[in-house]
Amino acid sequence: MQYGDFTTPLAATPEGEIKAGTYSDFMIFFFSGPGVMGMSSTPDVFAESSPVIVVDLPEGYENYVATDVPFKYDGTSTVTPGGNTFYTKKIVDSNNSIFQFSLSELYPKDASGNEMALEVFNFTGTEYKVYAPGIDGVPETYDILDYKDTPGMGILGNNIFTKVPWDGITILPETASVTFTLTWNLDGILELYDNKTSDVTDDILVLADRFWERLSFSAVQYDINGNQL
Ligand SMILES: [Ca+2]
Repeated sequence: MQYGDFTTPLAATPEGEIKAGTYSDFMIFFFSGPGVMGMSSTPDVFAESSPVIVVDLPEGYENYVATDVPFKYDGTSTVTPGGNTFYTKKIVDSNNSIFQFSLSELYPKDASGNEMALEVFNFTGTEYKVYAPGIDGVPETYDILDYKDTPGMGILGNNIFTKVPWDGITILPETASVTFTLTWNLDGILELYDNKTSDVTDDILVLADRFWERLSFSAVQYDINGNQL
């Protein structure tokens, strides 16, 4: 029912070396909407994002996204320092009910209508913990520095994040390479609700409940001959 670039494996090869030692945390920035992010540790480097999910809705949803908007997009647009403009919602093919959304458009919302804007996944320890704003006793925003004492780590602005269990890894002196794998189980990831009306245009398309528990992370190390250690 849905597809995106992340449905095919992506390989990234960082230039830096990983020093031998024990690593207990791995942090992933998960861009939920179009925009740009900078980090205090690398002030001249910005990460631009345009997370796009194309959804092929069932027959009958041709008017799910309104057509009376310029250039067939809705919502806000963002122009990045690089001069790129990203849109949050777009009609790809209204005749066949195919629409493009940003991830944030599909996030569940709290009782006040605020998105549960999970943007940082911290793989660490054994505890699942989701920091969700809009819930009694939970502050509206968090800064990573409130949670992790990671030298040089900081972000511009505040992000909501969750802790996802991970055993960590001890990189051995004889290790020649390490493969990190992030997996997101997309099976049934989108759910469609009728919003208690027969009108399909007010139906709610949303990521499945506890979608963050579908993320998993692993690290495997190899010696110079390619043997797993
Ligand atoms: Ca409805």
